Amino acid sequence: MPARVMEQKGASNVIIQPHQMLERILSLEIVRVTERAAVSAARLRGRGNEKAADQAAVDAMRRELNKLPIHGTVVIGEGERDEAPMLFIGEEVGTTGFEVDIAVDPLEGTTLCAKSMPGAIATLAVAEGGTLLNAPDVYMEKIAIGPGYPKGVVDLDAPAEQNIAALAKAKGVAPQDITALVLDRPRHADVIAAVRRVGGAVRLITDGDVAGVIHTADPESTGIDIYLGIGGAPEGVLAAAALRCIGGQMQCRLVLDTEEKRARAAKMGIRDPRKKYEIEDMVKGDCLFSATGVTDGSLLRGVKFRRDVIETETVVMRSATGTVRWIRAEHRQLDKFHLD
Ligand code: VTB
Repeated sequence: MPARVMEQKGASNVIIQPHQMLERILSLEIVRVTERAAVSAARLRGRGNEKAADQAAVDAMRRELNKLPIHGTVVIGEGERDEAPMLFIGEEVGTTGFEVDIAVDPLEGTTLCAKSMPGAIATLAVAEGGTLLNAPDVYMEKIAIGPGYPKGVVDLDAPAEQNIAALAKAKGVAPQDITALVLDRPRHADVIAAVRRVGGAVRLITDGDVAGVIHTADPESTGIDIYLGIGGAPEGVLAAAALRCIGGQMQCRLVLDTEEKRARAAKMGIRDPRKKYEIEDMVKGDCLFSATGVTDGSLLRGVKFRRDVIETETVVMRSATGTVRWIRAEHRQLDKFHLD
């Protein structure tokens, strides 16, 4: 790669440094990675076999990651080294090159895929080496809103009523016009009741809170203003990477409610178990994020298998520029998917 690449932009020359060039190339290359994982998982939609669908996505994602010109380290993966044979935390992927941290969820919403329900995605984030939060696979409290609001308008530690009221005021609407997205779990009974008490609406999802958080970035089209509740920490870091690209606010806290979890977190470098994380604490530098639909969802269409063509839909984002690309692909060379 040349030391510098000159690009015409309007009348002036813009110099693109080699690492930026790589990042630009990678931002399209990672689309392939989530596409392949999504297609492999999609073959197993509706079979009631979460493990098999997840494994297929993992295999495909790992195969593609290992073709990338990077020296990648999985920091959010399928589990700790002893419990996950592939894409375990600490696994190194890629041929060689730029040092990057990688967060993967090859099949976010395994149950959705196994039951062929809306909203399963294959997703991945890539960031400069050492910049992604190394989070253990524990629960995480989360709150997220889209871009355009003053910093701190909502707060993880404020009661839900107060957050809904503050958000409505900042948006210039009544609380009745605010919709919160919440995972449908008994642990959220209080939060759901609180949102409704101030007049807000709640949309419940059974799984898939990475996509759930991303919904807040575009309330006009998704109808979602705020994400509230407790989901997985790995999914939290992936969602933070997406919001780092498209804007918005997110605050999170790991739920480290046992000595064992605190010890696991400490081993991963987490000194303050009660720390309230902002997006910039979870994703400290530039990042890329990609997600491909497995089943049809309100964010992405699922994989379509036609006679000689496989169709995929992917959203890929880059924080350095805030560019969000929606890529509808028609794949004709089907052996690349390693399907039987
Ligand atoms: C969420 C959701 C995932 O796990 O993080 C959730 O995004 C949290 O865990 O799709 P529980 O299922 O225990 O509530 C998933 O539903 C599955 O990984």
